[in-house]
Amino acid sequence: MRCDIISIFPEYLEPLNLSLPGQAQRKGLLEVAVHDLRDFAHDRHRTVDDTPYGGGAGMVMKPQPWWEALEHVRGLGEGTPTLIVPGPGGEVLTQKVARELADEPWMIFACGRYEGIDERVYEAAAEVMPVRVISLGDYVLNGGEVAVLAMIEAAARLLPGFMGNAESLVEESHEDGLLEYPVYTKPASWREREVPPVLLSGDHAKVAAWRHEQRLERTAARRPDLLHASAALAGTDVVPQA
Ligand code: 6GU
Repeated sequence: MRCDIISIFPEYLEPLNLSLPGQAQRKGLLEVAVHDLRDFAHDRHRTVDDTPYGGGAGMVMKPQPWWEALEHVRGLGEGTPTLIVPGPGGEVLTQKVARELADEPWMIFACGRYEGIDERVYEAAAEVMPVRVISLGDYVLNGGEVAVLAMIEAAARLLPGFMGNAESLVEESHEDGLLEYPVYTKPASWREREVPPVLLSGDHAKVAAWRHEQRLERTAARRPDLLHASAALAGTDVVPQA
């Protein structure tokens, strides 16, 4: 998976060189290149923004630097990349979307700042490559960089060979639509709090049943919206009635 990221704050993307994403880059599973949008502005101040037509607060990112950056980056690889634009006005990043991103061989991430990028950049880009606007959720960040870190991490960890332990991908929150069960480690008694006895019983079937029950309870308490959509509920009658 190749990821080209265009940003006015390239340093924001440095965590991609750490930990598992860093290891994935060294293993050749993941290729990351960060490009400074200001390299594609040609005035003395390397200007990338201007005031909005129609008035209003804030600044809008100019189309020319964006288009030159996109054309430059598009020329760096073979085939057609998918353009991912992080923004609070997009579809929400879910595990399903992360799986779709993990299937993309090449993505360009366009990190906007200020009030956003001139709309004509999206239109022009859509004529030459698929474009997806993706949001982390219903709140506002200052720019796309933090979201891109989340998107690449969520996708890259699904690549075969990324995780040390591939099994840890199977029993996770959101893989089947339910939240994860609570976990415990030694000691069995800590500050007078005991690990649930079933986990010490050695009865694997009982442990599995308890964990499933915990997942249902936790999902009902914290994320009831997920229960209605959960594949893990097929054939059960625990969906609370709306
Ligand atoms: Cl992807 N970008 C920005 N700027 N704000 C957000 C977001 C993205 N997702 C949620 N809020």
